[in-house]
Amino acid sequence: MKELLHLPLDGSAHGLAIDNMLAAIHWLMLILFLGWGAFFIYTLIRFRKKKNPVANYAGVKSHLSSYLEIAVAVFEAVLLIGFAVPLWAKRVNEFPAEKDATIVRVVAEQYSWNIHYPGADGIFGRTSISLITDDNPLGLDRTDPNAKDDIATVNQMHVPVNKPVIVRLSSKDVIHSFGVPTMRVKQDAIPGQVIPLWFTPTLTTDQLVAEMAEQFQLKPEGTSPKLFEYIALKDFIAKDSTVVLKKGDVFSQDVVKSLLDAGVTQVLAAPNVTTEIACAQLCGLGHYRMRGYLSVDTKEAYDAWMADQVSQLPQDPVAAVK
Ligand SMILES: [Cu+2]
Repeated sequence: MKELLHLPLDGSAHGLAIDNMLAAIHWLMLILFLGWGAFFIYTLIRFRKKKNPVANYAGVKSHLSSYLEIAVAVFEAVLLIGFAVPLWAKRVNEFPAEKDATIVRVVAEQYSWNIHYPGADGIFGRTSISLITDDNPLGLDRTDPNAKDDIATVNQMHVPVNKPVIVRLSSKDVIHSFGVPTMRVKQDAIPGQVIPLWFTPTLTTDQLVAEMAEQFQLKPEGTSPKLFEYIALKDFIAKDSTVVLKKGDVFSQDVVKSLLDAGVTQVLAAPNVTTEIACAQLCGLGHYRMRGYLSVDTKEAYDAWMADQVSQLPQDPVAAVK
């Protein structure tokens, strides 16, 4: 059933439980659909006008249909009370300990994701609406001692693998929705509220990309159009050492032609949406371009990224505000 549903790759610890739930619901719906459909066709034939010119005033005497209804209701109750509610309760009540988790503030706005890390001290600095500018979309007060080491990025969220992530989600303007299908999380961002969500990534973005990679044959008469929605997984360098395509770039007809000229007939490519943060609420005209990028890194790569961010922190926090 899971293959039939074409679920995205699962890179989170709780993803399997959600996928199993989805499969169970779809099995029930399939059985109900076939059962009720067959029953409907049976009644059309069995009670056709030609065979039943006069209505039967006694009606059905058997209780079979009642028992079936009860069985379906019991099954649905088991799915709901036995599986769905506990699964949901675990997502909203059983948060991991904050000391063992990567804690990130995410503030949605039309049309981007502002990402806020507390920095080395683990405390989020003060933010204020009055400080919000184009350069400071979070309204972070760099004069606050707790804010000095805070990291702020736009649309770029990095987390280490195999460690719980707690996202404190809010919105500056309208309702958005933080959705990362490969991490099996989706949560509305509501203005005026901070809603926490959590997940534990078990695969890095690179591992997910490798899982989704496909081999493409390059042909002069026409390469599969699917390739042009995919990104390269390595650099392609021509004999005269010009770079034809860099890792992470998208393929185009011209690139394919250059690759063929260079004697390349096969390429490995992968979709570019592996761990995209998609806004899952139609939040305005620019909704389509509200795309963030979650990168699940190895511990070393995450630490390196964080160190790079720290090195870019303003040296004089007071000047940075002015
Ligand atoms: Cu949005």
